[in-house]
Amino acid sequence: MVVIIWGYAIGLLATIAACSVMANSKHGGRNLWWLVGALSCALVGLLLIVSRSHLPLFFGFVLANLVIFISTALLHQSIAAILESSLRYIKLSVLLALALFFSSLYFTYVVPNVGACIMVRTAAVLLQVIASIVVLFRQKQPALRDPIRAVISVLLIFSALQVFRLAAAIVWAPLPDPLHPHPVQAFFMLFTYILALGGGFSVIWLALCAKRNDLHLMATTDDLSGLLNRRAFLEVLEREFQTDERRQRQMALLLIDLDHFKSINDEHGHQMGDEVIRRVGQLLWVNTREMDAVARYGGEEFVMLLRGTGLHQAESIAERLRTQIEAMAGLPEPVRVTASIGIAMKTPDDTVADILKRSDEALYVSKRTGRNRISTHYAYAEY
Ligand code: GH3
Ligand code: MG
Ligand code: MG
Repeated sequence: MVVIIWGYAIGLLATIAACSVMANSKHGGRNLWWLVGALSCALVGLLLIVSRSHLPLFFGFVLANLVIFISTALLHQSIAAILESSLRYIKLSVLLALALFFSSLYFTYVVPNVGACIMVRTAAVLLQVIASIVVLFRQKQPALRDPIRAVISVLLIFSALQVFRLAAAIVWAPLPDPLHPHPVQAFFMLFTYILALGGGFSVIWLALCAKRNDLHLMATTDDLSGLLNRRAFLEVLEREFQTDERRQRQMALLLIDLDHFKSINDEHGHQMGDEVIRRVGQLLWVNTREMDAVARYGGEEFVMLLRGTGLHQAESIAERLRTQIEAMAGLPEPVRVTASIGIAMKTPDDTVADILKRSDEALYVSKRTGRNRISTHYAYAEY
């Protein structure tokens, strides 16, 4: 048992050290300090429990219980912070901590009962872990799916073990000395330690994935409009063109350029110009179907990929966008905003450069023939 406990303590220390380094580094995961706190509390709790026989009752039971619970409360804060969840459940944690503190005092001094002491701690820990599982289940970010599953799995097994432990504590009254435990208790302790370390590592993984996701978003999103940026859009388009099975699928590209944008800047100021770009971005986003992609292609130029869309449908979507931009309301000042749109259909053997060039040529026709209109590149319009 001593070996297991030391192994766990060293494992915790190593994880705390690794986690602190990561939390300090700007390349590490965000919000790892909560996890450092959680693991440190777990370590302190462990040390208090194993030195129970040399310590006053207050430290070995009341404080140990409280510190172990705080560890799970901090783990919850860590998970909620990493996932940017508003479900912090701080009141619940404080309430559980107070209930645990006073019941531990009661079962230590008033009606001494080690079994009851462990039971109330287990119950409090269980409730806190369930709160964390709720937060994890509500998160739907695809990029974080795997680490979230890992954390949920560890927490679920941990909870099941705690329930089992509660039941076992009722059947076999646990021995007060953790260094010479009942075999069943030893089994629980070993598994709990493994799960606690596994939980720590899976949360680190989650934090790193969340950080990577942040960086990816920053690299692929246009700040002003919130749409994809040019580079990310071109990647999407390249991928679309590379996949053989998609070669035969119909596809349209719309190039959308705001008309006389320079004069909006000149007459109403650059900030107003930015606001127009933001609004048009929003309008395009709202009009994007799930299978499509839309991006800010340049200054006041946007681009939209319409998958599985034929010529007539593409033209009617473009026309709808044009009229909606023209009718755009809610700007701080009355500004006339119109857009010219160029449409190109994908041909077999088309390249990304080809279709972009054709949509640009179509856009040029819209501009030349009076703006605030749509034009199609008819070279391959039958596709
Ligand atoms: P056209 O109808 O021919 O497209 O005329 P235009 O004025 O829209 O086109 P032009 O290319 O001459 O000017 C585009 C202007 O868009 C110039 C540039 O200052 C402005 N612009 C580009 N990016 C931004 C931006 O992020 N914010 C603001 N406010 N203006 C921008
Ligand atoms: Mg323009
Ligand atoms: Mg332009």
